[in-house]
Amino acid sequence: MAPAQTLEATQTDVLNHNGKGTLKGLAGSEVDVLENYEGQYRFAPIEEAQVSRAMIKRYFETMYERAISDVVIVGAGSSGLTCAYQLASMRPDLKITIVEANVAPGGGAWLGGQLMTPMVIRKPADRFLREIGVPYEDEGAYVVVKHAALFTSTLLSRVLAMPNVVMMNATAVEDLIIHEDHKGQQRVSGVVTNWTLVALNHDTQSCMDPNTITAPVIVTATGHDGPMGAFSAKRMVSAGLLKELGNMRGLDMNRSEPAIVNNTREVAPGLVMTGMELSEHDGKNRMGPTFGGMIASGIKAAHETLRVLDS
Ligand code: AHZ
Repeated sequence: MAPAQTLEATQTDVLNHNGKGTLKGLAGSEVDVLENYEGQYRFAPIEEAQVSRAMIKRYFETMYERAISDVVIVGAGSSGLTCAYQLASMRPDLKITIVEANVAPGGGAWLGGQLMTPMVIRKPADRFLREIGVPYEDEGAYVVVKHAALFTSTLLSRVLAMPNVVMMNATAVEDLIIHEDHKGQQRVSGVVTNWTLVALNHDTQSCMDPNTITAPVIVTATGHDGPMGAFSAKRMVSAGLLKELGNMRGLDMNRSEPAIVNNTREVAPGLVMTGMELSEHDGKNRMGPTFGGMIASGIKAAHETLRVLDS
């Protein structure tokens, strides 16, 4: 029999080779656990309140701690997640907070195109696949990942495993915080958030005020126009930071991908824009179902973010 362990010893596998183990229960009593798939599986006992508190404590500690972040990334599609990975790899000291409106992060990168699963990535952005460990077929000028979900789930798991990254999904950015700096210049200094289910119900309920996260740099990666897409670009217009939207142009893969990557930049003081949101901001073509541009734009956004932080 394995030696008795306390419930706090979560990293230690208490099971012996027969699948049996003993833990110290809540009141100090010894409890047996058993991994057995012939009808005798026995879990360590738990109280419902422990489950609630395990979640609440961590979630609200995270909210408390990340109310002041170093970088907020708005949108966890392919460009936002790539930016998070690159930034967190280069600067493990930064508090990087991803805010994603959907319950399921990943944006448009769960499928290739037209509900088909293979994902095309043009070279040289394939380097990133090798870096995160995603296999692919090499077709010469481009590579194909057998399922877009393999790319997205791998990237997501790599990002979330990084200790300095947190993600608040099911949370929408409803507005930007815009401060005036000492020179009288408007500077994006944070985001206004609400749980998405609340944000979607503003029209049906009376006044449900939001919350805020401040950060010296906000990376906006909210995609092209849609129910919530191009959020910051649109808000920049109504807030007077941008005269008018460029509006996304028709599909042209060869023009679009380099245009998005090369124009990934700080579009307003404190606000770095990446991915397809730039097509709406600048009036660039769309690329449709080829993802090298999103990867390279996310990487460039990470470098831009560091430049802004260090300036
Ligand atoms: O849920 C959105 C998605 O996951 C999220 N998002 C949008 N508005 C938000 C808000 N607060 C929080 N106000 C928000 N999250 O942003 C993510 C955008 O992901 P995406 O995959 O749509 O954008 P991307 O720019 O990373 O990748 C776009 C890939 C392309 S190209 C293309 C075309 O050319 O037609 N279509 C797509 C989907």
